[in-house]
Amino acid sequence: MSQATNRKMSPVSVAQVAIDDGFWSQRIETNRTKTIPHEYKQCKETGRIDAFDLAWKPGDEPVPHYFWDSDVAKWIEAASYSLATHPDPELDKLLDEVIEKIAGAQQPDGYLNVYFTVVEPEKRWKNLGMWHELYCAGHLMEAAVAHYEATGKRRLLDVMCRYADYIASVFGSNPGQRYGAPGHEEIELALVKLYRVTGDRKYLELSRFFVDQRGQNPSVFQRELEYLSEEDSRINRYFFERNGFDTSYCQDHLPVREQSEAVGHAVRAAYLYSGMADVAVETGDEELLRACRRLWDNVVNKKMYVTGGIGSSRLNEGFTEEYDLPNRDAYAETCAAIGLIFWAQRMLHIDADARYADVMERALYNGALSGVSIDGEKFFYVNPLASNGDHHRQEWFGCACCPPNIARLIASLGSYIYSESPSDVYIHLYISGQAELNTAGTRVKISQQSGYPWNGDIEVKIEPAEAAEFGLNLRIPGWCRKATLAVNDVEMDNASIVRSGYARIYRRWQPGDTVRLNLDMPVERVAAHPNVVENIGRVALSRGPVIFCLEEADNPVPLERIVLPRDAKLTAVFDEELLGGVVKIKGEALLIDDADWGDELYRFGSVTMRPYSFTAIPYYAWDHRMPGQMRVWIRSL
Ligand code: FUB
Ligand code: ZN
Repeated sequence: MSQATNRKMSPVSVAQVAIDDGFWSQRIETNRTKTIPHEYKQCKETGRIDAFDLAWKPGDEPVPHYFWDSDVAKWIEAASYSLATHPDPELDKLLDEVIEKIAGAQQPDGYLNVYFTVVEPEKRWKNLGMWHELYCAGHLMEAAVAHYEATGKRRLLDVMCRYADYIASVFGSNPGQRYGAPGHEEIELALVKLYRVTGDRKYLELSRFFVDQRGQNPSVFQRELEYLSEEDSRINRYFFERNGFDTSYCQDHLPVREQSEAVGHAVRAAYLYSGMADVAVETGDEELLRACRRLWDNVVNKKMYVTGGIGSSRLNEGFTEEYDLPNRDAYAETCAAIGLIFWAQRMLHIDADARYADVMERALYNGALSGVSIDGEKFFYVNPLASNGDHHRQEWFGCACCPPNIARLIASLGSYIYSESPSDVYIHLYISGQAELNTAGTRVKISQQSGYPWNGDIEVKIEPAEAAEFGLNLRIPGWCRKATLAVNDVEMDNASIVRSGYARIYRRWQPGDTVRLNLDMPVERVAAHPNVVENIGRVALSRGPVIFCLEEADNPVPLERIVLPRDAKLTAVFDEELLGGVVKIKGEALLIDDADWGDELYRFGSVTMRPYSFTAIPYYAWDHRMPGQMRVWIRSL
């Protein structure tokens, strides 16, 4: 095992945390009992799993797709995290079977990709820009690490180390090796995981190589075009030749160290930035880290939805200009919000600054969680912030990246709640349950109890194996304007202990010490920067980490005609019966009326309004009832 040297704190494993939470336990159980089996069934029925038997012959339908492997890999990763906290002999056996198939598909030289083994073997490594071999390899590496950590079984890990060794022999700057980078980033962060679990520095070096191949002049993707046929490069040309030759679609417009603006495909970008942060922290590369911080600021200050969704355009599944955040046409792919969570967690570990955790939490409770239905069997790929009733979750997609991505996120939720360092423990997310952490040379059990995200009263119990001195850091969320904190009923002076968004209580902790944190959680109106033209004159409603929306099911009127006065009283009410139990927001608004209009299209004066009582529900829970309109941003006076 390698030791990261430059992080202020380290993540904890899924197995260290037992979640027992009013909000999340049910979602995790649904993920385990519904989503993971459902996704297995889809992978099986669509041929993705049996494709690893390499039995496909020309003429057979369906033809494996060149990133099918990644869907199965993400499913393995999700199932492995689930096993880590919930032993399940049947799932364990199923994983072994799928892994055997994958192992059987490995070629004598270590190569492993279904499509380029059976469908177009002559095209191996020919189109890195678009054909996703390195992306699939990355997902299989992540799966291998997760499976090994959950079960101790090395089968997939050994297979993937062999594959990684082979990749490391092909790509690199030594004589006889070739240049190249993945058009779709992913392997960068995966190689760092492989390095951390094996201690083999070659994987870290390979990750750094791929990170630095980006933004060369000429571009590695331009050089590929010299030998690709017209047919094989059609998709490359579509994305790269829109505006002269431009590979910003895959963040290849500049060397990564010089980048300051998030561009191109959002999932690619988020995975790249995560990989950059990993390489930076493992190699002490400050220049790379500075680029990560600049890119972070650009994304969260200029290009992120209030839901934590990123990548506003469907044309490139990605970023456009700053402040271009349309609501109904938002793309905001589920995978992109998840990628933002991955990146946020990495930045958080490096800088120990709660602003990263704020974004992580925002995306988690909103733009990522919306990606899966409450019953766990339907998924959003695209997460708009307004709908006229024509956008619904689906059971699966031809391009099925999002469903297994949300499954692996939910199954690994425990690893996002806490972090540890030799002198401190951190609580980033308020999710009830227990954790076994290590700090100050001792084991520390932490138990949290709260009704989060619906209320902000949190109790934390500390049980070190023996009394020990360390810092307990509690995140004071950016959304909270008033927090009170007490240790063993003695109130603390927050002003003197809060740094970078964490209240640090450093003391000699005794078994049974109890911390109470109260986060004031009123309903808030959120405004967008005036450059976000669609949201001028509108507000969104939030409470705690949750963003709300209006749905037609509660408000059977044209939602665009609801106008919220500045002084309207807004009340939060918990409704146990609604959508699995949610807080809803009720308030008195106005409704632009048309009762006094005849046939005329225009008339002098202004419109009339009448009082209207509205109800808003959490955004993540929309589209579970009758199809209808939805709006996050509400007109306001
Ligand atoms: O290309 C693989 C995945 O499919 C991407 O991450 C998604 O955006 C979708 O295009
Ligand atoms: Zn996706």
